[in-house]
Amino acid sequence: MADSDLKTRPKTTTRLKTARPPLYKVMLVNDDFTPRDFVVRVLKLHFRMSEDQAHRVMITAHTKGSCVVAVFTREIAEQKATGATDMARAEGFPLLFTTGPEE
Ligand code: TYC
Repeated sequence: MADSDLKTRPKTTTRLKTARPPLYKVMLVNDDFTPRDFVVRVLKLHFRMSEDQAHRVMITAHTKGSCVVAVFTREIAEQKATGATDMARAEGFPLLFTTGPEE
């Protein structure tokens, strides 16, 4: 390599990229039977929400039909949705949490 090349060639750097796992959302689906205070209780217990946050998410699902609750990796999203839905089934309520890829 000529001496002049050392002064003029661009420096090359190597940057290692860590791929991020795809994200999945957990959705809360409205129904006509599950009591509002039960929905709030499930959100607080399974998604670590405050009373205020849980109430707002519940009302959003109630008025719009569904609401994004939180976003996780796929495995965690599925665990959370199953755990929260199971809590409702144990009480005989049709409350449903679903998961799907984040756009
Ligand atoms: N719509 C229910 C009621 O009026 C309350 C409710 C809210 C249920 C949100 C589900 O995802 C839900 N008792």
